[in-house]
Amino acid sequence: MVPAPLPLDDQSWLLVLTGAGVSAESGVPTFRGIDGLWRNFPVEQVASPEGFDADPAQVWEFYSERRARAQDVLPNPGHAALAAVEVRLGERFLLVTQNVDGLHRRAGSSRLVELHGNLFTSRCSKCARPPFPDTTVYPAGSVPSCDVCGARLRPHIVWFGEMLDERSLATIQAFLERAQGSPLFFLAAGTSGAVYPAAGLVDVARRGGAKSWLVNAEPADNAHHFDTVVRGKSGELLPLLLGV
Ligand code: BJW
Ligand code: ZN
Repeated sequence: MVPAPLPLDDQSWLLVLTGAGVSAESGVPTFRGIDGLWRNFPVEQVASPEGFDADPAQVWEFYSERRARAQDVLPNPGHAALAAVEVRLGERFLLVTQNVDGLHRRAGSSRLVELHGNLFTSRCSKCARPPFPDTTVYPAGSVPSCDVCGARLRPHIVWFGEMLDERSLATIQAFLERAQGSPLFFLAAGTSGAVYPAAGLVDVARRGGAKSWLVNAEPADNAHHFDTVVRGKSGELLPLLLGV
C-alpha cells in the first residue's frame, strides 16, 4: 500500500532523525542487522572508550575499513528526498542523523546535526587541538599520533558511554522552541530505537506537540512511541512520505 504523504504545508516544521537503515540501500552495513557485527565483535567493543584503551589498533582498523567503504558508496533516494524537503521548508527543517558516514551532506543536506560525530574527522585523545578533517585509511595495526603533542589520535565519534556534544542537543532544543505554536512533525527513519538519547527524541518532540512517523524495515524497539509506523525501505518510502 502506498503511504499518504505527511500533511506538510507552508507553516509546518519538520524534525527528522535518521539511523543506519537510511544508508543500507547505499551499501553501508547497519549496526544491529545480520551483517551488523564487525569480525564477530559486538559494536560496543570497537565503539567505546574502554575498547579504544584496550586495543586502539583494532579500533582504528574498524574505522579505517569503514572510511574506505563509505568513500566508495553513493547517497540513495532516501538521502535525496531529505535534501529536497530541506529546500522546500528552509529554516523550518532540521535533520538529526546518528550516521557518521557523511552521506546526508553529500546528498545536499546542510541543516544537519551529526549526533554521533563524523567518520572523516579525527581528534587528539589528549590535547586541546580542535577536531580536523581526516580521510586517511590507516594501515592495519597502526595507531596515528597527534602532530601537536604526540598522543594517540581517535575518530571524532561519540562512543558508548560518552556524552553527546552539548551544541547538538542545544540546536535540537532551539529548533523545537522556534516550532512552538506551529504544526510540528517528527519523522524517524532506519533506526532500531535502541540507542539513547536518540531513541528518546520522539518523546521530546511529542511533548513539544509533534505528530510522529516512523519508517523502518523491521519493528523498532520504540515503535509504540510513534503515531504512525510505516514498514519498508527508506529509499522507497521517504520520497513518497515527503512528496518530493
Ligand atoms: C532499514 C533499512 C532500510 C535496515 N530502510 N530501515 C537510557 C537507557 C539505557 C541506556 C542508556 C540510556 N541513555 C544512555 C544510555 C547508554 C547508551 C545506550 O543507549 N545504550 C543502549 C545500547 C541501551 N548511550 C550512550 O552511551 C550515549 N551517550 C550518552 O547517553 O551519554 C550520557 C550517558 C553516559 C553514560 C551513561 C548514561 C548516560 C552515546 C551513544 C553513542 C552511540 N554510538 C554508536 C557508535 C558510534 C558511531 C559509529 O561508529 O558509527 O552509534 S552505537 C551505534 O548505534 C551507532 C549508531 O549511530 C547507533 C544507533 O544505531 P541505528 O542507527 O539505530 O542502527 P541499527 O543497526 O541499530 O538499526 C538500523 C535499523 O534500520 C534496523 O531497525 C533495521 O530494521 C532498519 N533498516 N535497512 C529502512 N533500507
Ligand atoms: Zn594532541
